[in-house]
Amino acid sequence: MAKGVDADVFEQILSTVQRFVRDRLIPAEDRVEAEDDIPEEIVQEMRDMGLFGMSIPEERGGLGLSTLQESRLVEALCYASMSFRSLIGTNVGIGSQGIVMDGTDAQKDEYLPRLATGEMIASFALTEPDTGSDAGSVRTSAKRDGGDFVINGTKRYITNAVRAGVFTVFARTNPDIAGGGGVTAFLVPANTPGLTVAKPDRKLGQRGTKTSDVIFENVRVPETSIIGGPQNENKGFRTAMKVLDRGRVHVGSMAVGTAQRMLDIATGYALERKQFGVEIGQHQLVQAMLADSAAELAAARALVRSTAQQYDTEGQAILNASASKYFCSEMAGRVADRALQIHGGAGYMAEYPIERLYRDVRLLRIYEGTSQIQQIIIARRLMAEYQG
Ligand code: COS
Repeated sequence: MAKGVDADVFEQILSTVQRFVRDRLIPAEDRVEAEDDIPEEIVQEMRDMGLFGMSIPEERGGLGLSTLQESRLVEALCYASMSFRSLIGTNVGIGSQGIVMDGTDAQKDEYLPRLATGEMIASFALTEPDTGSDAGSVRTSAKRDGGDFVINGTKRYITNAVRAGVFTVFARTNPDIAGGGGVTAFLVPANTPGLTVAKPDRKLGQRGTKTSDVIFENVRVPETSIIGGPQNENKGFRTAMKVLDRGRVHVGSMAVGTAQRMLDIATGYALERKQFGVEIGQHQLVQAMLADSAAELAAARALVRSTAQQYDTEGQAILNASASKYFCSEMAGRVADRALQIHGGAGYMAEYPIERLYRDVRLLRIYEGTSQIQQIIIARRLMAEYQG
């Protein structure tokens, strides 16, 4: 299905990103940590490289990468702090893909070219104070009023909300249906009256990323703002699930990129630090930690890439997308833990990058579906497939 760009073009893009990571992003990590923001010149460089549009089709101004190409590029990008990826992440993934997958031509024309250049940021507003893993239990309401809908409710932990020009908002249009069947996806411009973005949350890690509450008070939108048009009323949950499904391959790829960085740092440290008269890498228990990390990382990379390829050929990969997200994010957690352990006391100190990476990776096991939700999806698919 998704062909992507020619292999030689992709290799050029990949090596440009690898250079950018090495020369620009890694040296800026401490600044991002200190300022809790991405420097404007780096944002502009990411725009110039087309990174905001990596998954948006070429005919709408994006790079038009295949899922496999996106996976490899995201892995390369996440060799640097994942905070840089977060800036483009919603335009590449959850913020744009609902429009790419289910939007009308008019919606694609209106939003995708601006999302591809990074001129506009898109956010995905599904989670609420009482709606997390049980995504179908959305309480934000959208009541029909003639040809319009009036939205009321609060969304929580919305990535890039403070930067967003448009939100994909999931709201209950049919209060008589309790689950996902009564939920509709709307495209809501950030400047619509009644929409307020709260101040950014304080978090454990990934400084420089921005999440906030988004509050809707009598926000009026036309029925044409439903993703896919008015005939998609009450069909938003499926859009959310499809978007998250693809997003899980993206998160798995992030985990692989950041785990590679942590393993490289740990290996370097094992060769440099001496105890008992030799480099600690000479000690077999340290070797075991490096070896386990390398083996698990290789397995995670193989899984996420084959899943991305399955996406490209079959158009979906629900079980393996969840397996990738689950395995890769848990793997990154284990690699972080071992990498910190290899550093000993130094690993707990903020001067060493592993302290920050250890905090940053924790989120991988939570967002776009917790590990426990991935386990549920995998088991359900397994049983459904068995039953035919
Ligand atoms: N692709 C297409 N359709 C899908 C789908 C997918 N990946 N997953 C589910 N659906 C469809 C189902 O086919 C079903 O359709 P019908 O009603 O027509 O049969 C519908 O969506 C409801 O599916 P299901 O019964 O599985 O829904 P549940 O309420 O049991 O919840 C989980 C499913 C738990 C998987 C869902 O709520 C979920 O993913 N939760 C995690 C949310 C999340 O990731 N949040 C992260 C924050 S946003 S960054």
